[in-house]
Parts: sequence; C-alpha cells; structure tokens
Amino acid sequence: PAGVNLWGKRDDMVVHERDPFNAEPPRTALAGRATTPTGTFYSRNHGPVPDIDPSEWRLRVDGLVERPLELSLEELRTGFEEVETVVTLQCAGNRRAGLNEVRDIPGEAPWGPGATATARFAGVRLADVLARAGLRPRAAHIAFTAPDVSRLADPPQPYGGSVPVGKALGPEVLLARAMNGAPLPRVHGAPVRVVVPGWIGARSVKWLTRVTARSEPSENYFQAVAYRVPPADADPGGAGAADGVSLGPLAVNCDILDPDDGARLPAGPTGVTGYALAGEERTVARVEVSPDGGRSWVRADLDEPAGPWAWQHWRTTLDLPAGEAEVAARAWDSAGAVTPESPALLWNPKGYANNSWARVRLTCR
Ligand code: MTE
Ligand code: MO
Repeated sequence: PAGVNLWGKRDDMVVHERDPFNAEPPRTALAGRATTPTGTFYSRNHGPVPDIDPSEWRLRVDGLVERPLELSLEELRTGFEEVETVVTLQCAGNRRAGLNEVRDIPGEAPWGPGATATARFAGVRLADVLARAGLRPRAAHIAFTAPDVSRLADPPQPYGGSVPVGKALGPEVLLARAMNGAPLPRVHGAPVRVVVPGWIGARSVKWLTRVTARSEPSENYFQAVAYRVPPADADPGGAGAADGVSLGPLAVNCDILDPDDGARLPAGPTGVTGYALAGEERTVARVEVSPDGGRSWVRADLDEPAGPWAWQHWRTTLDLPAGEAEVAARAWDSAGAVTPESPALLWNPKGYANNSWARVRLTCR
C-alpha cells in the first residue's frame, strides 16, 4: 500500500517525495514533547531504503587503524558498553521554505519546520569501537559509508560523509541500534546508524556498513559537493558547489511550533510554544517572542532539556489583538550567537541552514 504512512508514519505527514521517501510532520505535532514519537520523526533519504538482513550485516572498520575490524551485530552488542542519549537531529534543509521566499531554489524540496526531531538513541560509542581498532597518528577524519545509492550524485554514488576525529571521539557520538526504546526502524537506518549530536543530520549516516579513518575528509558526494554552502552565484550542484563551506556543527536555531502558521484563533491571551536548539557544545541562553512581527519582545520560559544534546521547548503567553498578527521568535546561545532577523542574508543555492527569526501569521477574532 503506497499510503503516506508506508513507513509507519502518521497520516498527516507532509510528503515531499515518495521515492526516495522524504517527509516531515506538521509543526504542531512536534510541540510540547521532549522526545518525538518515531511515527512523527521526519525522514530524509537520498536513495531507496535498503533492506538489510541483520544476521548478514557486518561493520568494517578500516583505513588508518592498527587493527582493522569486522564486527557482527552480536559482536557490536556484546563487545562494547551500551549507552543511551537523547538527541535532536536537524536536517540542513530544515526551514528551506523560508529561503525559497527570498529566491527560488530549484531541485530541492521546500522543507518546512519539521525536518528536526528528538529521540532516545541507544547503541555503543563510536569512540569505543575506534579505540578497539586503534587510530594511527595520521587519522584526522572518520568517514562513514552506507549502501544506499543516490541518483543525485553524478555518477550515482552510495551515501557517505565524515566528521573530524575530534568530534568522532566525543562520547556523545553513537553507533545506534535503537530509537525510542525499539530496534531502529528500517527507514531510520536499521540495523545500525551513526548519530552525531549537534551536527547537521547529514552526518548521522544510516545503514552504516563501513567506518574508515582517513587523513582527509570523505570524498563522498554528500561531503565533498552537497551539504556545502556554495558562493551565492554558484550553479547549484554544478562545478562551483564544491568551493563552498562544508556544513558541520549546527548554528543556534529556534521555531514556533504552536499555534500553526495560518491559524485562526480568538483574540486575547494566547499560549505560544516552540523549541530552540544550540548546536555543538553550546546551550540555549535566551528565547524572545514578539506579538507584532519583531517590534516588541517578551522573554519566553525555557523547559529543561531532556539532555545536553536535545532541544529545549519554550513557552509564553501573548495578548493578541483582533486582526492579523505576526508572531516572531529568536534565540541566543551560550556563545552569544543570535538567530538573524532576515533569511535574505542566509540565502544559498541549495537552501541550507536557515536559522532566521521564526515567524507565523495568525488571524485573531
Ligand atoms: N544516511 C544514508 N545512508 N542515506 C541518507 O540519505 N540522509 C541524511 C542522514 N543519513 C541519509 C543518511 C540526512 S540528510 C539526514 S537529515 C538524516 O539522515 C535524516 O535522518 P532520519 O531520516 O532518520 O530522520
Ligand atoms: Mo539532512
């Protein structure tokens, strides 16, 4: 059955593409929940979803290591300490729709606010597996490879990417086998995926089969060409794309999750909630919300995060007059970075990393 819930997702997912499967939940489905039910979690795929027999699956660990490894699922499970971390994943294309309003972005889906979500991931630390293999001194990057082949890469190429060794050795980086207390679903990377907290979702490689220690970043299309912010005048996907800056750590971001954009509601005191996420090694310091498109601001109350790598929900009450209202939100992180007002300065040909002020338009009666 080719329904929108083909992959166990809720019926009201916004499906950008069926094959490869790309879908996000409506924003209100993410509101007020520390973790996101798996059926609500966005799914971002560049190729067909592999169907891997767990008993056949092996993880190769090779490259600049003293002892190359080949691990079965059982060896991974029994040979290393089991850990669990609550992690917010965020696609670099989250909120691309806001950049599309500045200038058209051909060839990339107009993702809304829902290409981000939070789950409890369980597995083993990548650092422990790398310690078993023994990194050689020249190892500076850890590359991940998966079997799913994307037709976008020219020539077609399996998915991959890399992170610098300093990040790969962080205790938060997981080879995850479980999500929200259940075995990883197929669409989320079964049997094993990487989870790189605080970095763009693209580095959290699903259906992981190979971990390679290298002196240079991965040459995979999704590291070397895509997931870069090219010069603004570059032809998307064309020769200039690889000149851009490679995206890694997430910048502070913030969005309004309830009420929904376009909602009609009674005038008067109105509860407004959303999330803020500070990337890599930073925390959310402050969230402010505006009832009038950014002319005046109130400070929102921040919930405790479910862990150091998870988003924080915020809430406030605004007194909204009858008529049209634009509610905006902005956030600061612990390094003093703030989400920028306008998406115009952020526009880039692939539409990545929109962290401009969140805005929803409401009609109040
Ligand atoms: N891993 C593989 N093998 N293939 C992919 O297409 N997509 C990446 C990443 N890992 C991808 C992948 C991107 S761009 C994101 S944002 C996350 O997976 C999405 O993870 P999810 O589908 O579990 O939400
Ligand atoms: Mo992504």
